Amino acid sequence: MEGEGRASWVKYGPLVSLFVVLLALWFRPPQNAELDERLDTVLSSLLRAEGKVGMNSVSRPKVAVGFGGCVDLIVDGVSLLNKVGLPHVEQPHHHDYLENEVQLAQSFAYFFAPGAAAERFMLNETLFSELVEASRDLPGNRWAVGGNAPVMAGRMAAEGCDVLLGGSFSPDFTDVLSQHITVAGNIVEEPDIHLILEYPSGAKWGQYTSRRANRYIIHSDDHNPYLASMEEFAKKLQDFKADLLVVGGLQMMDNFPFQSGEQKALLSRLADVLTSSTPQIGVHFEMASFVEETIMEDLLHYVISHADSLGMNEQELPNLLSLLKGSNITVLSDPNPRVATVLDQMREVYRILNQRYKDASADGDTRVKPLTRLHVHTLAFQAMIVTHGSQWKNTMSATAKASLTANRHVCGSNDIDTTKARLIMDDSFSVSRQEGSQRIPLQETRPVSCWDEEDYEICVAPVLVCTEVYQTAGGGDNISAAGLVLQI
Ligand SMILES: *[C@@H]1O[C@H](CO)[C@@H](O)[C@H](O)[C@H]1NC(C)=O
Ligand SMILES: *[C@@H]1O[C@H](CO)[C@@H](O)[C@H](O)[C@H]1NC(C)=O
Ligand SMILES: CC(=O)N[C@H]1CO[C@H](CO)[C@@H](O)[C@@H]1O
Repeated sequence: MEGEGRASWVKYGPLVSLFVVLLALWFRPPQNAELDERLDTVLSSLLRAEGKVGMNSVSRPKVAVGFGGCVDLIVDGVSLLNKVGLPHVEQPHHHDYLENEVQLAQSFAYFFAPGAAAERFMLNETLFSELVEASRDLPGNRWAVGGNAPVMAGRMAAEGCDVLLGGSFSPDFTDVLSQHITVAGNIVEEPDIHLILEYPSGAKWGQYTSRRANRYIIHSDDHNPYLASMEEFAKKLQDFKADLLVVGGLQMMDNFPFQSGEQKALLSRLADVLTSSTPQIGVHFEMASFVEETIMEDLLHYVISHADSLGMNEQELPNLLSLLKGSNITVLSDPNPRVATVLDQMREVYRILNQRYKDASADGDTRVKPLTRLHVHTLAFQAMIVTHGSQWKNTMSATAKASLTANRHVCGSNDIDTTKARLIMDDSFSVSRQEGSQRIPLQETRPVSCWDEEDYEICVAPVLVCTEVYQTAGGGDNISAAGLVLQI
């Protein structure tokens, strides 16, 4: 009997499981099934758009990327702050740089609650090393190669480019880099460490709850602010014959206690490097979190005006725009802006910078370049403006690739799982906040919307926002680099 019973169970087992699965599917709320199907369609359509253009496998594009790099120590931010017993604060407050525990607590609270990305210089070395020591044995911590330049270099090497990386690293740092990366710089024994305080959406610290997953970065660099690798990089750049020059990591200079005139001299030298290559190569500048007004002015003059392309996030866009319009620097903006708002800001940045180019040309200044590409990465979507007839190719596929890379990076996996993703962009978006502007529906089968305006094309792609966050830091660098790769 028993034997028979088992036999019949074995026989019907698969049928029973099939029935259970069908039952489960049947009972699943239909809305969810529809949503899943919608996400799957968006994913397959984005993958198709990304795959439309292949990399040239015969001759790998050559990209030179500067400057600096560090070792990232990635920890759960709230666990770290609780461990060191950081005082809770009543009032969040913005500080340009940090000197003590109270300032750190106020500054962290300021960005943590809205879930805005931020990065601050820690002037107090004692406090910084205390935080690093506390992080070393914090459960779940991770070490990684960090810094904008090495992350962008890594992504470009992984996507099929040969890379010249400007940075001063320790020998074991250089060992873990891809074989397609050549380092130009000095050897240092003690690399700079960046503390990455990650937090998920809904995390609680004192009376504050984070509205979205993000990170707060604390650094106290000795090497990076001086762009120590610049001369070596400039020398090797001559023979490297780069197709593209990428500059990032300059925020390490923000609020650093330089001697008077030192910062300007460094940026002025950088301007020479950017403009002296013959023939002139395309320059991309990746913005970051800046708060010091003087360095922003210098960036505008020495770097941004020599760049053909800019990459930035939703915080850095209003920050740059306020500088261009001569108003106070915007330190904190909506971390979930609408498409129309971002596009209007992008049009304005594009218009103002190109007007500056025209004015400079009229004055006979041949070093200033027009802006021909602007890429803004946000949590919900990717947006690009590319000038018609410029050197940048494949804007639609590049926007799709940037969007896919956002999910891949934050979820920490190359294969995208739609059960760990959601769309937070609306079903349709307005192309501008101006009254009577056109609305564009989000079509699952053609998720990247591109259209022409004036002398440029705009493309917008929704992001399949990762819901099981592995890491947010370095996201912008991976996304920007991935977008650029298809446009060289
Ligand atoms: C630097 O941090 C240490 C440790 O938290 C603190 O004791 C010291 O007062 C701080 N220094 C300044 C100038 O705030
Ligand atoms: C701009 O900053 C200055 C100096 O910090 C301040 O006095 C002024 O009120 C600010 N203006 C605006 C519009 O926020
Ligand atoms: C998802 C992803 O590819 N993230 C990458 C971002 O770039 C760094 C450095 O190249 C990689 O280590 C990450 O894996």
